[in-house]
Amino acid sequence: MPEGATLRSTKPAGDVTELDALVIGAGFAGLYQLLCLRDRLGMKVRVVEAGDGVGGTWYWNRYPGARCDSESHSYSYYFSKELLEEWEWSERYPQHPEIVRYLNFVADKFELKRDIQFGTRVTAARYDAEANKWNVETATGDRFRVTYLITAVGCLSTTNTPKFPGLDSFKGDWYHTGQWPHDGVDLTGKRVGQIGTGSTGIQAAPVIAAQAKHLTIFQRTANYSVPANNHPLSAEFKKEVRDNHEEIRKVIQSTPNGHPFRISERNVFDVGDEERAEIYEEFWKVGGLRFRASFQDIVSNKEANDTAAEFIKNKIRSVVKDPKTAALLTDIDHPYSTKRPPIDTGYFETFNRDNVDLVDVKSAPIKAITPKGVLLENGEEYELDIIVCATGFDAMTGPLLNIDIQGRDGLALRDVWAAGPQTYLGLQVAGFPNMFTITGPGSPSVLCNMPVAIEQHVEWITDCVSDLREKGIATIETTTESMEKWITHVNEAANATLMPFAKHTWYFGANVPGKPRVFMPYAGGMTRYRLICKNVAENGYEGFKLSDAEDGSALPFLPAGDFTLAATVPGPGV
Ligand code: NA7
Repeated sequence: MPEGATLRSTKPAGDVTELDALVIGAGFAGLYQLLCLRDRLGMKVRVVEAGDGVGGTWYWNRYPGARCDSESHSYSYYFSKELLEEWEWSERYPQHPEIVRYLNFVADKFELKRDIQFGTRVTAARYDAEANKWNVETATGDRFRVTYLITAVGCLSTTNTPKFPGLDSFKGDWYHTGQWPHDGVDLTGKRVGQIGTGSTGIQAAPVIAAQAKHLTIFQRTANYSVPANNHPLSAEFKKEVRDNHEEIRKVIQSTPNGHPFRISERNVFDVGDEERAEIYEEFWKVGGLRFRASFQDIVSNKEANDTAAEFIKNKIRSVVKDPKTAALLTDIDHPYSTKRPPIDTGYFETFNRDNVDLVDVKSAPIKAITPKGVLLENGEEYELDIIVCATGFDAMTGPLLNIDIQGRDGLALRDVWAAGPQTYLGLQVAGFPNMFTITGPGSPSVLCNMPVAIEQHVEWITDCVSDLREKGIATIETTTESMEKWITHVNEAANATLMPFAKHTWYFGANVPGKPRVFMPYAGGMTRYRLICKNVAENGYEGFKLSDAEDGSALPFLPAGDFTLAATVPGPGV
């Protein structure tokens, strides 16, 4: 079945659809959650999705050069042996169209589309305590009444376009990379300005430069990047993957970031300068996020990190011919990997092209967008035909807070999270019974290879719902104390890394003016997190209040444990 809508609202406004569960979003998370609840638990479920096809974040995020930074053979579901055997990736890092094809393949194989309502944006969800139901509304007037509300809204799906004065006055066209037109943009012969040099900008720039007449890259914060060393997968590699699915699954489910490689146990200063340089060189050639796995203390020891940072800066200097441009590109204000570490295909080489310029908007910020182009505070104006905002996302909380979610007694999620997101395990919020947030703030999410984090969350939620239904337990709801304990641990985990050195990152919400500065993802590592969640469930859902069982038996509330890095076993995070 081709990508596209299959189920749309046909109900007259006012009718209410009763379901066991409603899932918001048809990306990696929503698809698998639908499959688990519908086919494993036999529940009546619907997915509601704003886009006209499956993909979630990948449905919208289709800018030039859009590619995943996780290796394709690990950027996959691992729950189905058959699916693993039937699907074959073509490149080391999958490009946007291939990922969308994969998700359509999955949706078709498991006949998921018949229970997905496309082109429908959820606007509100309100808990009715008396009925123990969630009432959900959409922008197109649909109404649902459901027992379980599961958000699968993605972490990077709400775009962030800075409020540049005058943007509307621009005579040319402007686009955000995360809302790229589905039929593409012809950049031929155009003067393009790209704002932003995060992972997206670094991927897009070489592709835009190859098409456009001229590309001006506006850089506020210089960034590290490691060559992706992307390539088509050989027949041998594909066979190796096919023959070793079980082994690969074990690796991705037991590494802190869910990637298909182990982090070295060696520390940076365990070896001498010469040997260290050779090791960096070797990992540089391998490329991608594997570079970070060369030593285990790169992300936790500043002096160790400095050696990696200097190695990368020297690489940039050796590539970029113009010394002024090289100086701007290497004037990096944070340790390596404390912002999301980009990987690239020819990013720094792009600055050697005659049609590419780098403009420093740190010393002279963007003052306004004029009818002609971009105006800086120092009075310089750049005339452009197209502006590309590679300016990132209102990450992690944005997609949830865009929905008017109200729990018990009209408690608004927006109020509970006014000073930053609060969750227990990134899975639940106190006051919002039977609502689960897949890859919510406080879970490893963006610090992990996403499908790995998603599978763990979906399976935990499915097992939990199955337990509740088996025992006739009407509600599960965490408490404020459980959230406080968990957030203390989330902060402890972040502080054990160097990430707090880079306070201006989207991990802290710092890219969106006015957003509370709180470190949002869990940096204690996926392995540790998986074990914590497993123990919580096995110990009778510690930290969650369960309503009495159907047979009247009272279920005691078991308080959440005191989580600490020392008390939770597996090794280094991030
Ligand atoms: P990021 O990593 O948030 O990058 C956004 C970029 O846009 C970054 O370089 C920002 O500079 C820049 N930016 C944002 N606002 C402005 C203004 N007002 N002026 C100049 N420059 C600005 O988003 P990406 O889309 O690249 O990556 C997000 C994730 O998607 C990525 O990590 C992958 O997981 C997939 P700053 O650094 O804030 O100075």
